[in-house]
Amino acid sequence: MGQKGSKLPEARILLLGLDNAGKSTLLYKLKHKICVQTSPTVGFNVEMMAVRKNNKNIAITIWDVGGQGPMRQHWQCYHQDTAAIVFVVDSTDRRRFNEAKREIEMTVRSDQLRGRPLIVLANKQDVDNAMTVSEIKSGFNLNRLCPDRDWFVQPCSASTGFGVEEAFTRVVNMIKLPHVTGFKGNIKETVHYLRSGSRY
Ligand SMILES: Nc1nc2c(ncn2[C@@H]2O[C@H](COP(=O)(O)OP(=O)(O)OP(=O)(O)O)[C@@H](O)[C@H]2O)c(=O)[nH]1
Ligand SMILES: [Mg+2]
Repeated sequence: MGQKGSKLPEARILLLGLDNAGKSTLLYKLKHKICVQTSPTVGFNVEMMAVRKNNKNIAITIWDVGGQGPMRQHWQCYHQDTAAIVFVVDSTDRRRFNEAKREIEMTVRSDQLRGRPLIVLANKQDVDNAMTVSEIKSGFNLNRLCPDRDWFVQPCSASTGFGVEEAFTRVVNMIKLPHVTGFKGNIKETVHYLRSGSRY
């Protein structure tokens, strides 16, 4: 995990979404290009990747936080210093769409996330009859929900990799550099802070 001694400026990407949305599958597909067998995340996973932005190298840390009910009250512990929010939706789960909607609404209300770009991933597009991008866009009412931030909805499949690289590239493009250069902590300190608080 991470790059020991890295001097690269860091930008944090926060992966949120209901349990079973596919966040951890997505994280490992991005990082290792493989589809791993996951189990529900208790606490969080974090991975670092070096990327180019505006002809500079930056380190992206991707925080994948467990989405099961009891874990959601801790999501706000991860808001600070987040440069972009990635909200993953299980596009096959129409039954829990309103639950996902409530969570995304709570998330965008956070002061610490004000103005940060929001990327909604319409995941599991490999499954027949998955909700489409326009269904999700209008279901979440994103035009009204996000009047003051950049946002987009990306169809993808964390299992097959469809749309995953595109989504990540767009996320990196949308991150604002002041948040990158303004980053104060580092990944080790943050992990220590979160674990020492016995949050899980
Ligand atoms: N068909 C299909 N299944 C997927 C896809 N992405 C994830 N899954 C499956 O969905 C299930 C949940 O995936 P996870 O990545 O563990 O979900 P999560 O969002 O991390 O869940 P929590 O850790 O509980 O918050 C697993 O069985 C995955 O294999 C996808 O794009 N297509
Ligand atoms: Mg997980």
